Amino acid sequence: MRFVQFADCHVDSAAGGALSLTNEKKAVLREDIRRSVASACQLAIDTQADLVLIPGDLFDFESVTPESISFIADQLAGLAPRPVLISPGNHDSLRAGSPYLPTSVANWPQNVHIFTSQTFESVVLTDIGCSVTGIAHAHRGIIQRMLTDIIPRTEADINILLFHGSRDGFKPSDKENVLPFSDMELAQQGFTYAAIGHYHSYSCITDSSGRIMGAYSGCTQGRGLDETGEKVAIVGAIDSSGQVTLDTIEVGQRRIVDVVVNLTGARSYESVLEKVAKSVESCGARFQDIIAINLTGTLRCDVDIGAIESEFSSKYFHVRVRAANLTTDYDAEIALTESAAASIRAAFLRRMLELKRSATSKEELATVEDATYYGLRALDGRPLEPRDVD
Ligand SMILES: [Mn+2]
Repeated sequence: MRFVQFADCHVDSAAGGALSLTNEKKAVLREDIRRSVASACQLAIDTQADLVLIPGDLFDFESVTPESISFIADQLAGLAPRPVLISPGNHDSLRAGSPYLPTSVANWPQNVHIFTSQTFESVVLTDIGCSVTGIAHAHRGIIQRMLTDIIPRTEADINILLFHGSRDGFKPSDKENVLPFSDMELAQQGFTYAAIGHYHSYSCITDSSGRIMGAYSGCTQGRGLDETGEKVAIVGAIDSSGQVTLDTIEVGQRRIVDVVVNLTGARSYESVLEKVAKSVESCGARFQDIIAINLTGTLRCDVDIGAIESEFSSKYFHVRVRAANLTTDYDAEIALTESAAASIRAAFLRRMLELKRSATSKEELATVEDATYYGLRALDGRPLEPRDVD
């Protein structure tokens, strides 16, 4: 039995906050998300999958348009006659007005089954000897541990568990803890395979003997700084002995590529540019990708890095430079020598040096360094860019 699993598409979600995208680029990224859904569906056709599993967050309830729901429904209809099973997540949960509800005007095709109960229920697919046990989040999501007790199921040759939940010990700090479970709790359920949504990176869960118990496919299209790299759908196979093998195929239309550049040692804008160019060239990003350049290390504050973005912007869909992790070093002693002729500058620096020497705490020292940085920039008539905020 072969299946395709994808989730966390978040159709019509607000894209790319921290990437500083223009509205035009945000619209392109929203279209990318829809195309990733189409690619995942096409994958099920190309691989002749018997079954499609969607463990939640297919769209964002608050912002999804009726037109996008029609688009999704059409894509899923194109998969017929193969069954498509959806376990709603916390972002596409069954709230009043949900397009998943039978009362909705949304026209879900016959081959689609949406789990609507807040307790686990089984659907049996006799043609492929498979039962799928799923659950739906309602409102903001189920927070109880639903896997501590044995989940009742209709037994078949292959038993699949489908849900949107948080694996203990792997939850990113900014994600909601919905339907939490441990590997041990999952193992004791004895399902052949668990298709899980919620986390946005691919990861496979194995038991103590190395057997695959379940997996997150991750999201289908990266939208922010925390969704970097290839975004995939899973093509899985389950043999007659219940052995599971997984393959991942990229369905994201555009990657977000993280590029970390340590600027320590660069003494001029030219040497900064050289370091950045070297890292960018080796990061493997393609023309259609977004690169997030993360500057680290320590750099003299009189090296202006404001033009880095524009140096690379024509080579990629979008370039974002962050200096939040860069320490801007200001050597007051050297600057004082350099500014001996400029009396206000020299007086300011002398005073700042005094304050620096008499600082009694780390916080005080940081404040003096900030004041020196801003003061010097102001005296030099340069823009007052925040030095340590993103
Ligand atoms: Mn989620």
